[in-house]
Amino acid sequence: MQYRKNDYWLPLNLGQRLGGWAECFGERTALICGTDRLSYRELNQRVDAMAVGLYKLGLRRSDRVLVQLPNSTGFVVTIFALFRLGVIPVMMLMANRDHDIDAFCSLAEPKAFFTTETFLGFSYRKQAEQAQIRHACLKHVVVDGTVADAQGNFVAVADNTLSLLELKHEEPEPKDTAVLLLSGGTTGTSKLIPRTHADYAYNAIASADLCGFSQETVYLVALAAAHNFPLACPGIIGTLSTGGQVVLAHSPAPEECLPLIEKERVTHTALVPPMVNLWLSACTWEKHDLSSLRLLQVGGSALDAELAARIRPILGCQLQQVFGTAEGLLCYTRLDDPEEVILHTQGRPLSPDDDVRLVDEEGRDVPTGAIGELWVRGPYTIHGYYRAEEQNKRAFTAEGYYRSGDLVRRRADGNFVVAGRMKDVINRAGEKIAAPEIEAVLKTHANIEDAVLVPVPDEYLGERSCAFVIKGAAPLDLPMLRVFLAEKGLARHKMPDQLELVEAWPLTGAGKINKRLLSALAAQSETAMERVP
Ligand code: OOB
Repeated sequence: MQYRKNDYWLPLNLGQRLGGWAECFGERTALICGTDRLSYRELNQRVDAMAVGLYKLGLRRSDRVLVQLPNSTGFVVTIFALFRLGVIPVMMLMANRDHDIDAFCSLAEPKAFFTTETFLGFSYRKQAEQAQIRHACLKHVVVDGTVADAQGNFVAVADNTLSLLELKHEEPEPKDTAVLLLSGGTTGTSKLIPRTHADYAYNAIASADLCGFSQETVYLVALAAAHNFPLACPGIIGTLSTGGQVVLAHSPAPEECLPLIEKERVTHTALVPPMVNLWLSACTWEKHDLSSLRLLQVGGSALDAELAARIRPILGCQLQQVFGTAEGLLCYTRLDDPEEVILHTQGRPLSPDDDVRLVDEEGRDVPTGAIGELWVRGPYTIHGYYRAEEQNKRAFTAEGYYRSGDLVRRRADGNFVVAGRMKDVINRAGEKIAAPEIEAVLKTHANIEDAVLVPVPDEYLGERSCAFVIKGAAPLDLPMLRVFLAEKGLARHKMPDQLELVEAWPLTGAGKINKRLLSALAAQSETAMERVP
């Protein structure tokens, strides 16, 4: 235990830490993906060879790169190779398209784009090639597992001829930025979240402790690995820090994950609430041996207490609620909490040093039991978004608190209950969509005079998005709108699920568009809608 405690604060970057774990756990299995099975030693070697190749390609400490890879061996090897060099990955989602790519390129000036040939029928290589034409900063496109093509552009980078140490590269410091996570955002422009080697290691290792991870842990990565939750809460990094096994699934679909749990004897995994619903339904008509499963972590959006109560009877494992943010703060219910706490609260902060305030509109602390906006500063919470001075003035207080935009109540026992939010975000199956960003794109349509995007409660997604539009003279329907937005390069999950045409806006007393009323109207509407798969 003391070792683990000290481990948080070792002066090491995440690449060096993997080296240490490989020394401790050598021949034990680290990673399982499809037919790949890598020991800690093999994983470490693959990471080193890739780091050497990337160094020879010209990538150096504090360079930025885009990473858009599905859950795969290549994902894990790539990010650790980048950590080892101090090259900073922007952790993209597979759903991101040109609109986001352009924003990340302008903001972070990445030198390389790491991606895969195709995934779910979409050519990611082509998307990256196109991005390279638009952005001169993108010197290299690296396609996972691909050898050099005629132009020598797509390169197989692994180089086994020497070790990284022999190159005498500049080691990243623990205080350096390790990753740029995507922010759900609340504004019209994308924001990136800089997490350091030290804070991210703490995030993962302290979480692994709290969740009881050990060498016996078999962690299934069901959610997209680029998300903070499966990456570091405790996720991939936390599992590797304890000598456990990481099993990668391509998607959280129960058809893939339930057989994998049975086959690999998975002990721990993490889901968003809509997926819990699907897993529980799947279990009623498909029988799998899930007896190895000990803990299901659920977070990212509100978990209905009735759904929560069905988890243990159907899956036979313990539930842990996780109220997390990519900006830092993580709240967990504890393994030994009473059932009532686990079913009805989102737990309490990971670190004793998390300084959480719940405040009213004037920034005054609210009493226990009252709802306030959650503000936080602490050992692993960021002090500002990446290159976003103006936005940081609004998102952080002068004393360095991050204003989360979440409305939260603290119970007398110290546990938090998420009661709603103030931010202009749609939480679509755990993916955050900043309404102003989509509204700005909608307003560029020649036949749209004005537009707003609102959340609508949804049986499958938790929330779906509905675009309310005041249109011009020409006809407009949802399929037409989707074609337009796809041409604009909007990410798939950001496409509106529903479209409502209106003549004028309902206003609040303060003269603002009444989004709450629009949400209620959208929920009652008979308009046919089609959820983007
Ligand atoms: C996780 O991180 P993000 O950055 O995608 O989203 C954070 C936001 C929170 O501010 C809150 O609005 C919402 O997602 N949220 C929840 C929740 N967990 C997150 N709302 C209600 N109940 C919950 N349990 O979503 C994230 C990061 C790490 C671990 C887990 C989730």
